Amino acid sequence: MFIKETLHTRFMGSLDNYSQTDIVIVGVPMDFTCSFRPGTRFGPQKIREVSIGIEEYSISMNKSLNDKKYYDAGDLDLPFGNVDRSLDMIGNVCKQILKDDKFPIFIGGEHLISLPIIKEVYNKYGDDLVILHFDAHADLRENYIGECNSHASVIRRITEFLNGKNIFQFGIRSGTKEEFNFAKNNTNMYLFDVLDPLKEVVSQIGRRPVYVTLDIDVIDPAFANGTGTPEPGGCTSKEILQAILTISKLNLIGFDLVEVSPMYDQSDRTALLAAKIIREVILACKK
Ligand SMILES: [Mn+2]
Repeated sequence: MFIKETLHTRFMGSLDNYSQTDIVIVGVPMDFTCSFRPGTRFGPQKIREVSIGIEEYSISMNKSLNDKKYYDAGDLDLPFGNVDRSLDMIGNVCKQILKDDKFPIFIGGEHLISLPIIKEVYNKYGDDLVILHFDAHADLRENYIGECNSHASVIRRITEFLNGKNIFQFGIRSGTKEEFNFAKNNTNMYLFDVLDPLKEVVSQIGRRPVYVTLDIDVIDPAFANGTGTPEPGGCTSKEILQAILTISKLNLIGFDLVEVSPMYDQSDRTALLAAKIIREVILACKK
């Protein structure tokens, strides 16, 4: 299905057939708007590569990947440097997956990839949709050096079509004064912490459809240094895994994990954590 076949490795346990699966993993090797260190285009492939090093069974979920049907579609063949065309392609792929009633998991790449994905998710689920955003950064800039389509502006762009009252931001500890002022009136932002505010929010969401976008830099660089814009003062790897367990009760309808940059990732610890998070999300998926 629609993906380049130059891939060597797929996410562990991936089945071979798109049509017989309930969950679809897509790699998005895009890092064209990164504000600091580029390299996230290599994220998806590294995460797949290290995924074979972890178990298919999860103790916390008490489930195994063997019980799930998912397909790793490989990496999108993006026109490098062309942001608009790349975003269109990502959106089209997401649209197809949603139309086929499958659960999309996108692996970045930079955070801007979430914009066309969440647009398509919103088109399907409408105003009932809830967005959970885990990140060190607010991503609410009006623009970045004049560029509206930037990974530093992704959540701001999303508030232009989706009511910000349905967006919940966790772990945020970096941004401009303007971004925090904007958040006060337009989104639900929880500074520094992840797990405690998340538990409160989860109890209010009920059965509404929930899309989760997770920037790996929400986790402290001590645990996840392999990212383009690391930001000290984040949560632990244990906490983020507990967060995934906490949201597993919700009506999850899609997920993306972005900003893993293997070139800065000593001992692949960031990619490994990402693989483990993705495993837990696959297991949390009701399909
Ligand atoms: Mn970030």
